Amino acid sequence: MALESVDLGQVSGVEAQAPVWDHYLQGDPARLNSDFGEFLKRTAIRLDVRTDEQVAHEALNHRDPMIREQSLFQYVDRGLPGAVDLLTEAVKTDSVREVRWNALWALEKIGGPRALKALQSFVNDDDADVGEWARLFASELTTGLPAFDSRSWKQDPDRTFDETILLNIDVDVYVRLDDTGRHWGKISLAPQGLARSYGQAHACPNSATRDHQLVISKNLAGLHDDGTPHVENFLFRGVTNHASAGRGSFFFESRGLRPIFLSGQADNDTLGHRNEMVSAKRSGEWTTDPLMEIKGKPAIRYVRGAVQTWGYINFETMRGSSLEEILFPGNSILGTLDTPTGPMANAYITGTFKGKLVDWDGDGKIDVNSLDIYSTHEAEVDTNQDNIADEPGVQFCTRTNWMNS
Ligand SMILES: [Ca+2]
Ligand SMILES: [Ca+2]
Repeated sequence: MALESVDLGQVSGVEAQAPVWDHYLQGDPARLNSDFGEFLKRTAIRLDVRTDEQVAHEALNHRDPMIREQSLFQYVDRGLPGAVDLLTEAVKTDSVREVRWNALWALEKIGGPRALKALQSFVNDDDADVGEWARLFASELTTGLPAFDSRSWKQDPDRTFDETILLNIDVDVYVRLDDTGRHWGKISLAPQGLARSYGQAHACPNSATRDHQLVISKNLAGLHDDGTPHVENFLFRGVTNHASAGRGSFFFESRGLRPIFLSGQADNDTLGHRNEMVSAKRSGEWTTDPLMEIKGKPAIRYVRGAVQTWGYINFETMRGSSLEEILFPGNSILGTLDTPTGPMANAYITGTFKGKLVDWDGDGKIDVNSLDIYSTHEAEVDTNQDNIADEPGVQFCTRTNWMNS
């Protein structure tokens, strides 16, 4: 399961594979053919060099649920035959609910009548959230809009955020392999793989401000020796369009001071760091539930959208490593192009996210804001969750004291 030790001599003919534009009758190529990720997808070499048989086997049998999920998404990404059957088997048999609902998402990505039928077969699953995801994805495939069940819910009005929505994020990471600009490698990261290496992101809306301000809070387990989570928060500001009743389409931007560790690893200051204003954008659409009212407004029950960002990957340290060896806590950091360290950014990250409210404690009631979020309203790190910052204005884990050096 080793990643490829890239021999650039072997891939130097890659430009010969670049496709000819053959869809011009569909319209203006400036509109249809300007997605940077799509360009990279056509020519990037796959850095996961497992055989197709290995991928299929590990999708159902690997001991680590993150690798099972990675393998399911890898199987779909390769366009291998029988993907609907493999995903269906995973939803039926896997013991981890995240693997099950992300396998349902992969079915939606495949689309078509067979995937739809498979999704519909899980609508009444014993795990109500697996069932609701199946219902939601099936509804999106047929109408473009989500559908929800009618479970009861609970919400704690005294917590910092009115809602805490875990985001399942699926990205492709395109790594620039040399300075020629001709050679790129592709790593597909399923939601748990991204959460393991980069952290788990949560959208944290407050009813009063959500149309123009949103905190995205990320925490990463397994990085700190003392067991505390590594925390990075992002304060997004933007615009929400309410032209469709019950939905909000949005475009938000974020810019915050954070350290770029030259090691390529979060909180690893062995090679030093540069403090930069790192930017990010997010756009998509959320759907409210009129039966779930929080502080005078219907709650956001579901959000989906797309992300594009840049990162810095210390690729030299990864060659010949396995997926498990690469996807360790902290082994990926965001970068930003328009700063002095911009030229170091060597990984284009593009993907989609989906998050809905979930019953996390299994009492049959949806938990609207039960997840631990270490952030103030203004995205400052807040270890004890009392909405008072550990350090005013600081949005990134303070343990390296990066902001003072
Ligand atoms: Ca619950
Ligand atoms: Ca505090």
